[in-house]
Amino acid sequence: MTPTTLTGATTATTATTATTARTVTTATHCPYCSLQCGMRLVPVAGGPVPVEVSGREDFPVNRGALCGKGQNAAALLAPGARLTTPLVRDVRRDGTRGELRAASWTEALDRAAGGLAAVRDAYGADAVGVFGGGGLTNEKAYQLGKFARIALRTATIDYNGRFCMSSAAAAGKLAFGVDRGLPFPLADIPKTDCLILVGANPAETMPPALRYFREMRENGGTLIVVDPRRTRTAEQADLHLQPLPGTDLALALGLLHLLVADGMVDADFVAERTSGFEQARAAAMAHWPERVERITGVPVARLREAAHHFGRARTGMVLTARGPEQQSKGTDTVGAWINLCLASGKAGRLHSGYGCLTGQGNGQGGREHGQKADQLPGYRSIEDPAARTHVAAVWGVEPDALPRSGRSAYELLDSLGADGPEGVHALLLMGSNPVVSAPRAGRVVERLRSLELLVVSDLVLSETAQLADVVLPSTQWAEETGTMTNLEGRVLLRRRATQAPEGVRSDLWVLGELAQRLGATGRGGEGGFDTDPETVFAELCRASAGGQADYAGISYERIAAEDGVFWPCPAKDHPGTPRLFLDGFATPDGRARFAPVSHRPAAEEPDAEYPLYLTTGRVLAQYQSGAQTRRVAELNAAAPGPFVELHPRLAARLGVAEGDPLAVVSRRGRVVAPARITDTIRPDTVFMPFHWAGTGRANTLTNPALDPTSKMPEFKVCAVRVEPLPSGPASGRLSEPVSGPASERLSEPVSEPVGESK
Ligand SMILES: Nc1nc2c(c(=O)[nH]1)N[C@H]1C(S)=C(S)[C@@H](COP(=O)(O)OP(=O)(O)OC[C@H]3O[C@@H](n4cnc5c(=O)[nH]c(N)nc54)[C@H](O)[C@@H]3O)O[C@H]1N2
Ligand SMILES: Nc1nc2c(c(=O)[nH]1)N[C@H]1C(S)=C(S)[C@@H](COP(=O)(O)OP(=O)(O)OC[C@H]3O[C@@H](n4cnc5c(=O)[nH]c(N)nc54)[C@H](O)[C@@H]3O)O[C@H]1N2
Ligand code: SF4
Ligand SMILES: [Mo]
Repeated sequence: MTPTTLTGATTATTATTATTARTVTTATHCPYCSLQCGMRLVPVAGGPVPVEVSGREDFPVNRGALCGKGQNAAALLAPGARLTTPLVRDVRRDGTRGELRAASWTEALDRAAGGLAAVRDAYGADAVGVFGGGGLTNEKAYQLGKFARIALRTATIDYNGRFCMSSAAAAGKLAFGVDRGLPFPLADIPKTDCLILVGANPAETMPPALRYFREMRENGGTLIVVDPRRTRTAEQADLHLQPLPGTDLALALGLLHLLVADGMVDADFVAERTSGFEQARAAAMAHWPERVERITGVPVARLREAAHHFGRARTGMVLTARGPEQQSKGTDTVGAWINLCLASGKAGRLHSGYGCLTGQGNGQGGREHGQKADQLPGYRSIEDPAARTHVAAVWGVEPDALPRSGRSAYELLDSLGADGPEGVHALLLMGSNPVVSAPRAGRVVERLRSLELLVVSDLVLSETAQLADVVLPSTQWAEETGTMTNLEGRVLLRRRATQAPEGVRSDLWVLGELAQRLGATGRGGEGGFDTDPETVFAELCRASAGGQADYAGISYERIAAEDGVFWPCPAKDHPGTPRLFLDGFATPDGRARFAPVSHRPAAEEPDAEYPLYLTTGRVLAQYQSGAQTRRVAELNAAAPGPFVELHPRLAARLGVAEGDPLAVVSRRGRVVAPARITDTIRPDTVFMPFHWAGTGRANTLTNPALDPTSKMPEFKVCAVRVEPLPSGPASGRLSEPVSGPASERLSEPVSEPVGESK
């Protein structure tokens, strides 16, 4: 779209909707990951989907590029692909649950609100739980948190971001005083001299971002990748360190040891801008290179090479993603990587610093506005009296009426249906599919089944929605307006581009209707809940004012005019903050804090019975629990089912050939999936993607051991054994058939058919 085609804005939400003689074009963003690639939508009349998608060259993050998920995003707008009517499950005369059946909105909302109120009256407010998602817009996340606190008056709310970046968030807050995934724009990456990418596979998880790493190397910078697998990302690196899963903490301590031993500490920076170095140094000195080689499997020469590249570079960055974070020591592990940045003076300076590559579309904004158990809008603590007073005033309630902190995501799911005061007996779930994505998912399914009432709002009949008593079909992405905060802390506007099918309603409307039925009385629309996104955003901005994630100066108009505004932005005339910490860190004394951390093993290490490590993650063509992408034909063809990646040496030892069905067994369960043999993985480790339900569900196996600070489950490490199964009819037991052409496709790189495009 060229600026000359811009029409005058009639409303802020259509500010960059361009009208030409034949078409209306809407500038918006992708429904999936945290890159929030800029997209252009053009309506198509009479086609299978209502809009055509293309990348926006004028949006700085992706400059026109989209991955296959983004290119095919419109498929789920088709009525056949998604829910278009509320569903309700009747209770049979004998007390058992019947089938889900179509219902009117009035019946579904009455049933949901009536059930929530009944559980509250019978067991107390905290027995009603709320579970949100990092894919929800800021407006929805804010409203969900407010709904829990003032309509349900429950402390029991958390969300799937706890499974995502909570360890990095905790470590960032401890070190820098504030948690914003990236403290600089992605555009700074090509200007740094050395970048360490720890447990991140952007070649599959954020393909358009690869360009930044490529440009950095073209400018003479060094890329170091730390991953137990030689991923497509690792293949682009100057140096690939391939540690055992769960040993990143020792690795980072070993690198710090070498910085100290080889005289690469920036003593001036440490003295002027940090605190706590001595303790961190002492811990690192106990991790000498040979010891670290024994723990991690990374040869000393490689460690030294990495330490020297990073230590001697003028500027440098460390970026982590889920690899080091999804561990029962994720917070300490990220702290150790931050220590490395601080000791070498690579933080709080231009083109240097630590960052976390947040994952979900609104992974950043979703963690700022109150759907987290311990949080109020603006990244405020729910235990802070001043924060409670401020937010209660915006909501029109007394501070004492606000509940206190609740429990974390897995703890919440684990307590569903439990006897005693801890028990949660009704759950409202919006924007997550824990039946597939939660650790030890078999237990989570059993807990969900024990609820008296499960209400799920979703676009599709996800595996979790299939267990619900009430299913509420939600509008999505191109059918509604709202803001998202991308991984850079840039607040963006997703604009409505097409009409939702009859029978579908927005989550904001649903929350308003439920609040009214529950007799909520707060400030705002009816019962205190507005349903217009721009009005909710303005309220969110007021609620966030003075908090760390301060949005007070942001408006739809500004976002549209500036193509995004970086928080904090405390006033209308404030330019926003693309780069944090250049003048000081957000701690009380302005100094960054070293983390006093030491290595410890994973919660579960291999033994004679379970001799292998299992690690889990993603493939390019599927997104998360797969609820959305498994319904898109092109993506499903590219990545049709689960698989077990294993090294040729391990395969030979087990007598396994490519495509053979394997059982993978952990202390929590057993799954079946075909073998994919590759020398890109360590021989002592197997890998499974987690995008599928049924007998190939990786989370049947995973260990819900939680990080003590962030409460992040250990998705990235557990102990398993692998057993070959007789091939032939046995593979028919797989949930997603992988015979014939599909299994041939499985042996090819999943990413080829839907790779990065322009
Ligand atoms: N295609 C696709 N893209 C996505 C998503 C998706 O589901 N599909 N999800 C989005 C979301 S929410 C997120 S959070 C991001 C996640 O993005 P990433 O973090 O890049 O994705 P993962 O595949 O979970 O993990 C990254 C890498 O960690 C490695 N790893 C495993 N164990 C360890 C370990 O112990 N240490 C280290 N250093 N590395 C380890 C894995 O081998 C893997 O290559 O992706 C986002 N983008
Ligand atoms: N083994 C293993 N497990 C993992 C991970 C791993 O690496 N390994 N990664 C973890 C991570 S990082 C994450 S983020 C989680 C994600 O796992 P989930 O929380 O299950 O995420 P999604 O699959 O994105 O589920 C989102 C659901 O909400 C629906 N939805 C999308 N947008 C909206 C909306 O606006 N409104 C409503 N009402 N519904 C909506 C979608 O259709 C979908 O059903 O998985 C975690 N689980
Ligand atoms: S990388 Fe792909 S999924 Fe992520 S925002 Fe861009 S197009 Fe969407
Ligand atoms: Mo995530």
